[in-house]
Amino acid sequence: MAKTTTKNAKKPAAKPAAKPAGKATKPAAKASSASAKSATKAAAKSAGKASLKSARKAVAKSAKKPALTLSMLKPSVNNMSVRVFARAAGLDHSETDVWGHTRSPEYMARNPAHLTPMIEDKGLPRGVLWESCAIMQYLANKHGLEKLYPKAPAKRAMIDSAMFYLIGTLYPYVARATYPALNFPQYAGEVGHSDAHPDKKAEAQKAAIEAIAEPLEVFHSFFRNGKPFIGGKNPSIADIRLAATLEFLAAIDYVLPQWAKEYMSAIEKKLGKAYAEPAADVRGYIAHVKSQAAA
Ligand SMILES: N[C@@H](CCC(=O)N[C@@H](CS)C(=O)NCC(=O)O)C(=O)O
Repeated sequence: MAKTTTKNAKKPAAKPAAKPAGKATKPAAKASSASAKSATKAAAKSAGKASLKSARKAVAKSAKKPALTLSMLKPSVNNMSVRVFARAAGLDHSETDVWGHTRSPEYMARNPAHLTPMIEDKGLPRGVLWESCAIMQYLANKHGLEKLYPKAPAKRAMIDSAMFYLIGTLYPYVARATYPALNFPQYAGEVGHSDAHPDKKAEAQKAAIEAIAEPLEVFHSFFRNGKPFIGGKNPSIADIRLAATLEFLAAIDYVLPQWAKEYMSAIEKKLGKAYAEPAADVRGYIAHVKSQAAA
């Protein structure tokens, strides 16, 4: 697994597209070192043998800097999805914690939606990309990660369907159910965001909690359909997205069905540290808000 460098945005990185926010601590992944070799050769050919040494040095230096940077918030499961994915895929990348900076003029200039996760990657038409599922799809396409995102159209369609269903149906219920406990602001137009009486807010939260069971069962019976994961024998990007989402339910002590508990353990077992490391940030935040609520 390629190492991940995490740094805090002391001030919102002003021009991170031109200057990667973090430093790689491990040489770039295989594909990168392969292209580094040919770049060295090309540089040496055009510059002559005398400058081979300096060409090597220059390429080695640039190969150490991951071209991929991820702006993220540690307590978020939307972010956790991409953080798990990048680690599971072994992508050389750096992370910048942008807590408190997403609405800064600098961040908004790059990302008018002020959202995380957001990646910056060479070749993106606007230099940046947000939306967790789109990021995983793009990076899986770019790096040919077929194990995480199958190429066959019919298989891929099922992964896409599961992710759209999650973002469009399950996640809004999870957000309405858990955001009050997580101290996250709710979306405009929702009861939880309004001046409604606390009883009304509690009623809306209860309704959302009750609504979770149905889509959850759909993931189990329809998308998994007897297989260990939505992706089959191995977790796909849809599985990463689903398991991360379910992490938030601990904030309200939601009792998951047995299959979901086993499913989450199976993903963590398969992905190991790639899952456990970002999950620890989410779990740590949940433990923190719970301890505050209990105090
Ligand atoms: N559907 C999006 C949701 C992204 C999202 O809501 N991000 C939140 C954190 S959970 C955020 O960055 N909020 C900061 C802000 O709005 O300023 C995804 O899956 O990436």
